[in-house]
Amino acid sequence: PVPTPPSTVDGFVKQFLENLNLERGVTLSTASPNDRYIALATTVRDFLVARWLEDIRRQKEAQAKGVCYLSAEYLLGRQLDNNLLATRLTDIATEALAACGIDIDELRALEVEPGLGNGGLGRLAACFIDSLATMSVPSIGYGIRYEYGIFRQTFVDGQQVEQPDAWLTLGSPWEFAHPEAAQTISFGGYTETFDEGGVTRSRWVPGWNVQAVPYNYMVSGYHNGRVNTLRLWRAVATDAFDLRIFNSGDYEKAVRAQTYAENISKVLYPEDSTPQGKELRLQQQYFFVAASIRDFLDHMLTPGFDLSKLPDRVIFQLNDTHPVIAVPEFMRVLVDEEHMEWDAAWEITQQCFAYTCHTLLPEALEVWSVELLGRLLPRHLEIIYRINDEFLAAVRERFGDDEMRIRNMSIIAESPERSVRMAYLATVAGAKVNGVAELHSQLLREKVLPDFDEFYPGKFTNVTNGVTPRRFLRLANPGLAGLITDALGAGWTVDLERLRGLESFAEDPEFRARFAEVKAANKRVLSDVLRARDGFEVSDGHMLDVMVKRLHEYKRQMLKVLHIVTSYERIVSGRVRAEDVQGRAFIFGAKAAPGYVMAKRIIHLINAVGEVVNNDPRVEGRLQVLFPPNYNVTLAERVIPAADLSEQISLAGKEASGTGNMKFALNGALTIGTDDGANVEIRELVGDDNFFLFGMTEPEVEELWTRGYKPAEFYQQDEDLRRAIDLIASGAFSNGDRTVFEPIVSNLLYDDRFMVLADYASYIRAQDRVDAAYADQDAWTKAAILNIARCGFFSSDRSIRDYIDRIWHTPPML
Ligand code: 26W
Repeated sequence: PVPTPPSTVDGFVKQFLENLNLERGVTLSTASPNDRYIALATTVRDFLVARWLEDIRRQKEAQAKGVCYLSAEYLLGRQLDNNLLATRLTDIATEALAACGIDIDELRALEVEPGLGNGGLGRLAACFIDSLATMSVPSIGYGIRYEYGIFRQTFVDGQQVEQPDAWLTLGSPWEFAHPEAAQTISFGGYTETFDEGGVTRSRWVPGWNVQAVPYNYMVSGYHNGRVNTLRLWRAVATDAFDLRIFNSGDYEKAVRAQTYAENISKVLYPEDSTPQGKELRLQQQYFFVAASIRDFLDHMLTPGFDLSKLPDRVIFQLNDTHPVIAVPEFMRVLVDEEHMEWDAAWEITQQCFAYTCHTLLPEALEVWSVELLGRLLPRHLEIIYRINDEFLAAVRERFGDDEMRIRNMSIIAESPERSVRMAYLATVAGAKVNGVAELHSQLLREKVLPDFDEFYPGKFTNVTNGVTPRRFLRLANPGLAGLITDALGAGWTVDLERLRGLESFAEDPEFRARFAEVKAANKRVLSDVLRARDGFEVSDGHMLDVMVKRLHEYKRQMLKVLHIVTSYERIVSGRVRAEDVQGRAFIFGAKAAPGYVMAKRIIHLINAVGEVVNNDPRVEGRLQVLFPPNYNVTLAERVIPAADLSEQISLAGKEASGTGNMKFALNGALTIGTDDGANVEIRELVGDDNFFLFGMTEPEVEELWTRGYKPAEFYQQDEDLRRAIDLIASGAFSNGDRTVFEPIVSNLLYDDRFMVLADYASYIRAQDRVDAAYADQDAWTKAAILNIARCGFFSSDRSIRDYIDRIWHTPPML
């Protein structure tokens, strides 16, 4: 058995000092801060290893059904605190380091978070593996170990500039590399037919290959002694590949080839919601799913396993379309390598995959051109064609030769270019297809894939997203967590519905006072962080009005800007006296995809408005616009617990779910939001009185499009709106230069795809209601507590339970 270090302060000190010596080759007095951090992390890691190895053994031995979560992104956030919490080592580690003369907080601050994801989808994957471990579900997460994660955002003259995220430079104490367990992943080449016992079969003759090296991460369950695995793949050039070219005498070419291979896991695509269609991206996708499938078959099954029993052993959950190339790869392995009959293989495949869709934007639905797919993965293209032929034959059988329907349902699109619709492939192959909130799942069935819903009754289902209460309540908000534990006991961390018990405490003035004190303390913490990080001064007593999420037009940061400009304009035009204005700090956090020009312009505008509003003496400091750069998980953990107001203002029918909305509500912020995504469910649970609803509903949006939407009419008819837009157009935020933000203004007036102007008046009225409500602090606090009490549903533990009940059917391994 692997020894577990003793859980005592002395034991921890001993192990820590040993790690300084043996892992870092330094002494306590010569150690750099990074040495100390790594030794600390390694010491915590040491406590997890024995459990981990035991769990791996048990999972294999039990041969129970397990989940392989396939995701191109995991937005993990910092690891140290989460692992300290899971292992109950926080106090011991703090004392042990203090005994060595070290302030643990200083080491905490050194950790560079692994930002291996863009936004909601990647963070959801991170919450899910936390819940899977905490709920003892046999499972493994598979993904890519990007050398560079999501870019680091800086502002130069108010405009976004991206810096590479070299998160591995100082070493990565949480991972175990296994170069000896590398696998070979092939690409390119051609297919050929051959005769096998009188049957003509096809096989793949690849053109080149790379090595996939696994890096294992421990995923610790909360207080249950469980440790699951996250396995991320790194691309390394193969010897053979190098050597062949090297022997030809072309040294430069050999090195270039190496670079080419290693590019595959070099960088996370920072695109969110608009697929780039880049070859390297398809290489990444195939690279990690091919390695993962092989890994599962080789290591999780007993020798001689009857592959027809695979559906009893595994479900591959496809996190959006990014890993969907796993479907033809699985078929290729079964048919070409394991010599299974096509029909039997397809039967199995359809039970071993399930697909989660995370979007409604048509432009975000991934397609790969047949030309590219055929060049990179020729055998997979053949397999996709055959899947499609048989699928369309079945459609014909059912609906007759309805060519329109056939064309609409085909996995292969014919225009504008022949291409493979990955969402359709996933839907045809998956045992289940789910959306990520009730409204989203409904729209998916009714608007995006209605023919498929008709053809496959019972295939579509919903699993509303959730967030882990360990990271986003217990760790991020220790003050509130302590208050809740005092009131309800500690069980809520793994049974979030227990928060219901807070309802009665909402009536208790003393509890409300304590809650208000926690919120105020969290604001002071945030204020200190922003001062140290960005030199901002957050005014005392201001309402913290927060909008943090990726910058996208559909999320409508522009609507928030128009509200700020209106509030400002009302003061400077003398229509409202500054002293009568409720003090507000508007906090933004948002990265724009580097190639998304309009999103970058909006970032520029937010910073420009902030520059003017924050420095205009007429405002008397009542309005503050703060836009800390590089919003990430670490900053989220500070911002969310301090927020009063959560902005969830997407155009109805566009935000699949949202998960930030849940984090805010669970930390006692009130939501101002549209009837979109999971906002719908939040409002149903917390009640209309505790939620500021505004804007059109999805059917109303549809109706306005059909009637013909003319944004300029809204501009003409609303004086506040006209004044706000005119002020932006006048150059008031660009030193008189009218050209800088002209593209934003004309887009709003003449295009406005996301109907910002149509919802403006309703939004401003809702904001006026917010101001009125905030004036009664005690009533506000009560509503905040009720939000927390009623949002236990949004634990990712509940999401995982729903996946188990509706899709996976994998009992926990107790
Ligand atoms: C390659 C282009 C691309 C990249 C990322 C297309 C689409 C995506 C993701 C689907 C974008 C994403 O992160 N979607 C978000 O997923 C969250 C988790 O389910 C939801 O809460 C958000 O509403 C959804 O926007």
